Amino acid sequence: MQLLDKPWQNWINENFARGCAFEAMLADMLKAGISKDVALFNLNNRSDQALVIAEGGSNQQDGPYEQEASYLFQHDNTIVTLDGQQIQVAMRVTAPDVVLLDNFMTHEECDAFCELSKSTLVKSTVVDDATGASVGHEHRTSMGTYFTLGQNDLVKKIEARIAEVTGTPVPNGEGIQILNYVGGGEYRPHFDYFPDTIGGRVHTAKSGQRTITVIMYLNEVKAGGATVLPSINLSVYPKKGSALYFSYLNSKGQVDPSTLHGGAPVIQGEKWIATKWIRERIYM
Ligand SMILES: O=C(O)CCC(=O)C(=O)O
Repeated sequence: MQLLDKPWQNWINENFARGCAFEAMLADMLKAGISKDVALFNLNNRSDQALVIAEGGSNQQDGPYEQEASYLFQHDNTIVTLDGQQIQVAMRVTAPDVVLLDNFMTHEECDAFCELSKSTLVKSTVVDDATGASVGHEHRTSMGTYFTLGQNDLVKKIEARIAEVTGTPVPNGEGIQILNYVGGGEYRPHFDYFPDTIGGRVHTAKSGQRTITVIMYLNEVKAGGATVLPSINLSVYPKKGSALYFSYLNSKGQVDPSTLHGGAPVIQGEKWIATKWIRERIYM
């Protein structure tokens, strides 16, 4: 992948240092005629390396990402799961592979997740590219907590539902993560797949790359708080019980940079979500 010339690298470093939003810089670079893949690669492989971009950067890979048929596209309008949940396909995008699912969880299940999490919330972290350690970062200002696999009946039920809908084995899933954003809380755009760095490889060594993200909305936010995918100008506003699915690893081992996504600042009210990340192999 092409590294941009020095003036562009300086422009990227200076704008990051000034606190410019990732998506605004990406938009400026696209306007200047730089291709999306090259822009994302350079934004995530900055020459000064002063800042960690959350949850991964772009992977060094040959050629553009080759989109493959989505497992979820086999369904038409409704998916009825084994536990009887009638899930509606509300929106699909083909590239990247993104599907919005309504009625993924009942309101009672959403409320129960929030209630069970309230007492164990701690400040959210990101993965340090250099070491793989979990570190706090100004780009991620939510509070969060994790459930272990199969921790209780509710977790078991939702894990089974996620596995059925995504066509993946339950043990490949990382523990469900609950996130709570209040007053201005956000998660700036990032990738969920791990970068091809020392820190990233610490995470992929055992269970492989992340392949799929499922973000489940546990409440409605008064203002702000959309999940944004800036590469395709998509904003998904939280609707209690709905879920956003996207996949980003193909059979050639390429990862899809157009799944860059983030949680926009919560302007009014608060936001609760549950996130599931799925791996290539059993999660250890
Ligand atoms: O808050 C959101 O809507 C996005 C969360 C997110 O990006 C993540 O959990 O990876």
